[in-house]
Amino acid sequence: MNIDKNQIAEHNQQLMAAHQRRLSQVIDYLPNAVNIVQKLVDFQVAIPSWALGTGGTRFGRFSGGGEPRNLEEKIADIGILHALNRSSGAISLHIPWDIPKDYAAIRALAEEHGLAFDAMNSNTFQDQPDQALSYKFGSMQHVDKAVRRQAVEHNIEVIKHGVELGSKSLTVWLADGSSFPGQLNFRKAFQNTLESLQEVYEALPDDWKMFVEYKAFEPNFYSTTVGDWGQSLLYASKLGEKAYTLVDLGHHLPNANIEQIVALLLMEGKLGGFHFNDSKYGDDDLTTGSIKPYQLFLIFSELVEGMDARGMEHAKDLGWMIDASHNLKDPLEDLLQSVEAILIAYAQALLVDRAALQQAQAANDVVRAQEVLQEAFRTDVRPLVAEARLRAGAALNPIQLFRQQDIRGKLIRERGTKTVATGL
Ligand code: PSV
Ligand code: MN
Repeated sequence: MNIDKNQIAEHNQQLMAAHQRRLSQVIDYLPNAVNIVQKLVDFQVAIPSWALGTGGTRFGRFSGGGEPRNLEEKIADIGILHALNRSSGAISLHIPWDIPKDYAAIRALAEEHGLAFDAMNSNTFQDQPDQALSYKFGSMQHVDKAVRRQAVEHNIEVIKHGVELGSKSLTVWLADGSSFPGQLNFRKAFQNTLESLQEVYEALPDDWKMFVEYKAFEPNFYSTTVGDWGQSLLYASKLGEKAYTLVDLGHHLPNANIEQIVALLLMEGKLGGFHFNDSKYGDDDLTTGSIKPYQLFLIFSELVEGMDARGMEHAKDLGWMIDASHNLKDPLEDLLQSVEAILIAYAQALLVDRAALQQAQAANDVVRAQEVLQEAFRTDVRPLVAEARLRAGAALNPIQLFRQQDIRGKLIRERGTKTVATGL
């Protein structure tokens, strides 16, 4: 199912007059705002291959129909998103949920849709049917060397798949940890994990990065072996210059100051990638920006400031990905909403008057500092984000077009109502 360029052009034509009115209001008020549009055009957010189906909870899963049945259909779904917003130009694969069978064909299909291969993700948090040893008590931390070896080999295999596809990074998220006091020797668990990660690191091509993702809880609830940014940074520092910390917004203890974490990781040159989502309680995996949009803005504000301080390229030097789950909404609509929220926060962060903020900080003018940040946060940047889409050849209102074209209905007719995508 492809979206025709004419459908986009026609849709944009219908909305053009209203769009131009709204855009000129922003530009009247902020004449320099138009300078950020190209940055918004360049910014791409990868879509994970496991987020295209209906997400479940441990209590149930309510499929919406038309879910992609294989990797080819997942690529087609991301192709639809990218055609609609031109900001979702990459796919992140989870192995073994999405093992590519024919590399050349998969590469060609992705290219047809204008998609690159973002980070590869390994999976040692589930047992596979043909697997010799169980990960019930962990993978890279395991007391049994043979289990650790199996986890290392899996990661090396994931790198090999990625090399064939043109990916440049590996994300390792470990469910390792313990659920009861006394279950683990923390020091030994750390050392086993480090040793295993070192073996994987050895197999990493020179131009690749390794992202060590941390998470404070779940599925283990007493301790996690890569539990927070400090532990991740410890592993990444010991591993070497190709290893970085990956921040998933849902992986912190409640009320953690994620923007400060981001600022310090960037300062150390050790922030590698991002998983976007939103949450109220735990790793809720809700639509980005749906619960705490101000926090998202503050994080982006630190990202922009910290990346600029190091002369980094916003669009390319960090891995940007959505990592969410969709229990209630159509996954494609939900992803469109997340990408929009990310671009809005990024645009607002670009509008922060950095000189004024620095002055306020130097003068301990707390009120002024807040005013500067909130001035940017309260600016309605949606016309700028829409203008970026227009310039990139995307739809002014992606969700409206998705619905007008009855894309979900077409996918259901093509694939059926009872299809189930691989993933969680
Ligand atoms: C774990 O909660 C996580 O955030 C990791 O990134 C996984 O790879 C992903 O979710 C999908 O399960
Ligand atoms: Mn994640």
